[in-house]
Amino acid sequence: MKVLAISANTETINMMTVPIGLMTVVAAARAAGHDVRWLDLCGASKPEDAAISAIARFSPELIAISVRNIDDQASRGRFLLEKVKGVADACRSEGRAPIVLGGAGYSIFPQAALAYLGADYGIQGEGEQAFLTLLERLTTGASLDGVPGLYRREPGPVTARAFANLAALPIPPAETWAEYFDPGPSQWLPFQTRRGCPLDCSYCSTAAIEGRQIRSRPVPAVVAALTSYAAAGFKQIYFCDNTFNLPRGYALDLCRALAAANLGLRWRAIVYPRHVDEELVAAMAAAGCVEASVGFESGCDEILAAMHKRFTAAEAARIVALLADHGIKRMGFLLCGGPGETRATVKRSLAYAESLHLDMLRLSAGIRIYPHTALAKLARQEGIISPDDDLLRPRFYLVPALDGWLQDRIKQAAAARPTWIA
Ligand code: B12
Repeated sequence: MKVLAISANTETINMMTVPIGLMTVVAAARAAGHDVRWLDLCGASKPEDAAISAIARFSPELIAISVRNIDDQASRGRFLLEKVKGVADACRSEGRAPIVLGGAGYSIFPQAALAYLGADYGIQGEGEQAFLTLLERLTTGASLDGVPGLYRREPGPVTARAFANLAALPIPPAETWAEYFDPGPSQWLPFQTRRGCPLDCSYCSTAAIEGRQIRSRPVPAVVAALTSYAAAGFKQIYFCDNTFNLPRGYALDLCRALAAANLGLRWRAIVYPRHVDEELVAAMAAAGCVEASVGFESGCDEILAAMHKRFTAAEAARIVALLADHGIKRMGFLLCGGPGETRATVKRSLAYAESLHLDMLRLSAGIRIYPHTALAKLARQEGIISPDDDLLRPRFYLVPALDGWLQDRIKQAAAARPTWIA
């Protein structure tokens, strides 16, 4: 089947992101023999026009749109799906090819985003296998019943999504990326080694995207892929796993194998501040880790407990210090204004963050409320959101008594420190 695969993300917030999710699906569909072209709208001055001309050139039989961001997750609340709607509308105006949605942002709101964007289908969660099943059924005209995680325009029963064994899924080959951009010293190439998170933080949407069970790619397969990327000239990797250090044993094996392969790669990763010790940090540094994002979120144990975090502020501080000892830059996060927060806890968290001497800190006021989370349940009970709000348009939990004061306090703190971003 002729498929036009579009990455609809046009944001460069934080950093430019390469559409690894879409390209992973593209690699799988090509490996199955489909004729797939892709279009990345990041940087396009007129995304709708870019989509229209790609359709005119290729005449696809199906259009796959990857939806990464719904909003900017900041309490100023930019609703990014509006731009994606413009692209979906333009695609619809150009012909009869059905539109299939997928992606991290889409997966959090499978029915609401499908309805808002007016697409034909959506696949929640990982796309490789379910998308191929959908293509096969559409090609043969077979029934779409039973396609895992498939949503349709008319709300109806959805077959449970499947969670693949990652060992069986293809990793985008170096040529896919070479097609995407010139390997250069400034590019950060994303790489995913694991999916799934069992941690269940009160506000987190990861389970809707990746499921709760951790599934990892075999270490030799990761090293082989990274070896081919290094040979193609790529120098920097962004491990986009939610928690690079979990499970600890896997992270340690991976770091040791990477160090042994001696690929000369520099990499960044996201670390959950638990189960991180000297041995692991030393192995990370030896394997090329240059920066870790540490989501400690608060400096107060009672707030961490309310977020269902499984670490204490002291433990996170010890880990941040260990990273510094091994020359790894530390980026930290403070998520203020959630359940239980008071002026006193905010002040303690700011002092705590200061004491960590981070290379960079991101501060936010208010926590984005995602469906099916403990935070959403609490926000409903407290009347912060209405019972029928589908949460597609960003809603935030912010202790009402702190509204206004918190935003000012955070801005003030950031204004005085060049490495703090509010
Ligand atoms: C790593 C990461 C980052 C890194 C990116 C590093 C990099 N170089 O890529 C950093 C920290 C920089 C970052 C920044 C931001 N991020 Co971020 N990020 C993630 C994270 C943890 C992983 C994304 C990823 O790469 N996954 C790996 C790929 C392989 O998976 P995937 O994209 O989901 O693709 C799979 C499926 O979705 C599906 N699929 C994908 N496309 C398609 C298309 C079709 C048709 C089909 C059928 C299937 C399909 O198949 C793929 C393979 O299985 C996710 C959370 C998560 N667990 O997904 C948040 C996430 C995507 N980020 C999010 C946000 C909000 C942001 C920021 C806006 C935050 C900010 N204010 O700074 C910025 C935006 C950056 C930008 N320019 O767009 C949100 C988006 C939801 C929302 N509210 O909009 C997420 C979901 C986190 C969350 N809150 O739950 N992010």
